[in-house]
Amino acid sequence: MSHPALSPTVLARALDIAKAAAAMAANLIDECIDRRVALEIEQKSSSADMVTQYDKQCEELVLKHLSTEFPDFAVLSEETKSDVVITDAPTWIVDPIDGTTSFVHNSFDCGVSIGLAVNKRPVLGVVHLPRMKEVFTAIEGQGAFLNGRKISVSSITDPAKAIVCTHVPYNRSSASVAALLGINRELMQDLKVHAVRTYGSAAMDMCSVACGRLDLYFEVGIHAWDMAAAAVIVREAGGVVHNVDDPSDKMNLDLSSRGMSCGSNHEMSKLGTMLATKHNYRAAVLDLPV
Ligand code: LIP
Repeated sequence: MSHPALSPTVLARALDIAKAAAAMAANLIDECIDRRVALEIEQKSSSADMVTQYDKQCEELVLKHLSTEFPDFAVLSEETKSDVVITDAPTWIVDPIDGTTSFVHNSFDCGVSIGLAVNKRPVLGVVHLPRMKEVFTAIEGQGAFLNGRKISVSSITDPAKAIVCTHVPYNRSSASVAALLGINRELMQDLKVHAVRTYGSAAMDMCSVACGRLDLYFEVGIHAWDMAAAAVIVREAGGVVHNVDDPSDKMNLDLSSRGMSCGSNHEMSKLGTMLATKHNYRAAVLDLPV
């Protein structure tokens, strides 16, 4: 049975609380990078898939603040609550440091992502990028903002006039690497895009689509916590976000599908789907049978 929508008053309060929680973690990220603190690095799925003590400390800060203010909301979070199944109930979906690899290397492309989903649909998002001094926010139906100023996607529909963002997966199998190389080659040689960009944070790249810095970003291998908050921000900025292998006009996004394609418009996001399908991207990165 679906959950009733949250009132505008509750959503407004939830946004304030999420912004405050994200700021606490963002301040810690800033301090760690400024001071070049010693990191205790653990490996997860591969040598490139890392977690530090600060991912956990940031998560603790965020979850404590969210649960104090909204004790009845469920929580899915990357480091300590990653096995929570998303239900129709209001659910915080948190990545305390999105772009951990970049964080480990003191790079700018990392930040805090806090989304709120109801009936499995993201309705509120905050993405705080401390090294960029940028805070992206959105509530469904109320627009998307960067540092409080309204933002919108680009008007690019022609791939030859687009900047497209792809990512380097944690899975470095021959099939996974071949899929990414094939996609990037087609973007460069056949579609002749203006540029291909690769950074380290899905949330940052989706927000870059939202403010018109990128025209298409698609990835397989990411999780709900990488994309939930930014999905609302992209949609409220006039862009589209959907499952990476669904070219239909339904624009469905299954947060548990391990991938998505987002663009300034459906022409661009469908290009991500075409490339992903043609190069067997999803099966290659997720080690699925062909
Ligand atoms: C990261 C994503 C990024 C992806 C990385 C990793 P994390 O999230 O933001 O898009 O390419 O493999 O999944 O692990 O830093 O929270």
